[in-house]
Amino acid sequence: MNSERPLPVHVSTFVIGAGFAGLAMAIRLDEAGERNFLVAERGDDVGGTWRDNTYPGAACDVPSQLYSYSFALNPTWSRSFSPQPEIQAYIRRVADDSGVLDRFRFGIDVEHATWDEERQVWQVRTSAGDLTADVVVTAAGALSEPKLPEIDGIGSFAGEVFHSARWDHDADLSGKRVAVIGTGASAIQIVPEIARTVEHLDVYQRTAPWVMPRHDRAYTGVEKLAFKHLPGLQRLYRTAIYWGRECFVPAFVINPKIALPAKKAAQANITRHISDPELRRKVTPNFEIGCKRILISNTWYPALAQDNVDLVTDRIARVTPTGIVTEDGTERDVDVLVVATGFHTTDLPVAHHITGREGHTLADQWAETGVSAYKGATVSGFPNLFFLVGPNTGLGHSSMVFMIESQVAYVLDALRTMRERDLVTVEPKRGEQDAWNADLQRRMERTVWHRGGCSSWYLDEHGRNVTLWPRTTFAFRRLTRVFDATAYHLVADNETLRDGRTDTPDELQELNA
Ligand code: N01
Repeated sequence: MNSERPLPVHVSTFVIGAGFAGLAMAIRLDEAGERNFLVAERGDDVGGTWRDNTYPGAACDVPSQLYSYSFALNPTWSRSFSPQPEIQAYIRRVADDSGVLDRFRFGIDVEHATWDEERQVWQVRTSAGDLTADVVVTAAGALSEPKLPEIDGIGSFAGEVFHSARWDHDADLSGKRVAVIGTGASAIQIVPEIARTVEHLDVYQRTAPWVMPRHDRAYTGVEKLAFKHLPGLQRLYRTAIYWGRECFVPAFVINPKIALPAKKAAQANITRHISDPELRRKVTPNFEIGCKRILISNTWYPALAQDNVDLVTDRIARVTPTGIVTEDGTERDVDVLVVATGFHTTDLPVAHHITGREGHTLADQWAETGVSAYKGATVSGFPNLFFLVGPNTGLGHSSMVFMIESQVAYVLDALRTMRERDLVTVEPKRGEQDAWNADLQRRMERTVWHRGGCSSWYLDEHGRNVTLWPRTTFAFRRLTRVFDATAYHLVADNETLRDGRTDTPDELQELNA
């Protein structure tokens, strides 16, 4: 698009990524009169994960009415759960209508951002040149870097092999022997679609997921007309969906037994679609519902019951140039291998590309402290750096767009505070960040994600949940509504006003008032 235009030398705010979060940040910055910003995106379009995940059957498992910006309701959703092309078209339309795309650069890799303590700016190196920024907002997303499985011999496979998030649309699967590794949210959407055309499909399952019925339907013409002409009604509908979803929170964070009706519905989903007792046994999870992400599908179990589909539960031992060998010694021939093995979620890759005030990368800091942030937004040692979809802001039950908008509001209020109080930098106090995370981890102890008897991508290698938010989304909104300057080290006019080191305590007191 406009990537050939030279980069400015300096911007007030530099945003990394043009997905749902980066776009919301840009629109809100512009509305707030903060016009001097730049959004750098490595892809060739807005949309982030919705631009990248074009696999057959890709669709959202959060209702469309809620999975959209509060400031850009869409009366034209075709269904209650939208397919990926519709979501991507929606994001594109919002971007086109926003008037902010002139400050987006596509096809640009952000190689590194380094805090320059002397000049109190970020030095940003990109594939299109260098620039400086007062503030960096990373909206790089948690589901952006595909995670490839470490399986012996996978590099030697002679056929086509690709990740679910990098679907190769030139690969013709019809009449082929295909293998899908993984049974997560992506795989359960892919398998029913491709099972129709492939000659044979082997689905390699390591852990059976809980799968509930998908209450999806097309909106009637009358409903769409009503949404178009009565926006208040659509907002009411959205609000009802929102509160309906919040009712799920206690089952995740207080007591999994509350989820018994959901568990029964998921068990009935198995018996409705699968008659073979052996297959029923294989697909029945051995952990509490909610421990891993709850999936929704009406087509997953029928697909597994198809004659040309085998569910393989023996562990994969290695991949050969022509197939997959499981630990029992069986080799199954494969022409095309699809790896639907998820994303780098707990080791946010962007952290390797950011160097803070003390000269080490965020990845190095997190390797020592564990992944953590203050309010999922800011990190001690990294002044003027803000995360959207940062640590512990993910959800298992509702729309990430709600969380994104909460975080955008927090960043905007931080910028407003900086401008109004003439602050050069803001950086969360280590003690505040530690207290925030101690509270989060204390709350985690009783959640189904910790007690449900599973391992999941929510947890890091030490078993800490660094991805999910363990409370209601309205609690998160309340806690991020205003920028709480008292939790921050504040530097004004090159004069250090840090706790215990300030030369002007009165001024500090005033700033923190
Ligand atoms: O990835 P996953 P995903 N050998 O990590 C298996 C969002 N999303 O791309 O469970 C064999 O969930 C792994 O097995 P196990 C959503 O937030 C949303 O499917 O770890 N298997 C698992 O079965 C979702 O949660 C939508 O034992 C291996 C699978 O691969 C997130 O994206 C749609 C393996 C990975 O599942 C990620 O979903 C799609 C190995 N070495 C995705 N390594 C919406 O509808 C991993 N696995 C909004």
